[in-house]
Amino acid sequence: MAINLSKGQKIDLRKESGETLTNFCVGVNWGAIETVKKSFFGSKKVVEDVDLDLSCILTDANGSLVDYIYSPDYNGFLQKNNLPLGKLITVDGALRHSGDDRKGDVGGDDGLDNEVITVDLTRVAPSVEKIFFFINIYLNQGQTHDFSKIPYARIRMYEGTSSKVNKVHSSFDIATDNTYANKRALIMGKLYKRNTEWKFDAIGDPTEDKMFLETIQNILKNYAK
Ligand SMILES: [Ca+2]
Ligand SMILES: [Ca+2]
Repeated sequence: MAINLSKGQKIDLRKESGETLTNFCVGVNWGAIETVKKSFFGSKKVVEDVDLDLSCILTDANGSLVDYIYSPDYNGFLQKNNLPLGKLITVDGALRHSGDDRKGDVGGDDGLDNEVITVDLTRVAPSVEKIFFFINIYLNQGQTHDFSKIPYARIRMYEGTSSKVNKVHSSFDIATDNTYANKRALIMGKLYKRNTEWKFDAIGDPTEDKMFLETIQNILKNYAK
């Protein structure tokens, strides 16, 4: 049985078989906002795209940034401001992002995660002590939604690939928690090394951050030390 994580829960990465999870996916599954608008001419379905962005940063024993994954879609802005450009693979090759999804599921839950970071803990650079996963909502012009408007949003760790789920280890429901209303960023959790063993802490803290760069600063200042 998969573990249903609650905020702040710490778990080890042991599988039911007793082995330890080393190759797995961290994924986010979410749906577009679908509403039925009624008018004189009848009712019609209106779909509003939801663009969540899953990112991660890797920090060392001092809490300093070692590496990161965030979307290259913001490179124009990043370049203009002399900031490190987005990328989808860590330097050690241990973490890989499946790529940006800007819409969410339309027509109901497809059972697959819309953005996935695959993790191979055996390849993580030795200096890395913590890996933080976080989500930001990107709003297109005119959009105002937050986590509470999204029909479902779930984070999970599972064995498989971005297109095939073999076995779910643990999952964490975001959209049903009312503390996430009016929030556009979520520090979802961290993998951390305790002695030589990796564990996971489901932090689950929503923040006011408008952009992933703010969330990174927030993590480095308040969570990484
Ligand atoms: Ca996205
Ligand atoms: Ca999906």
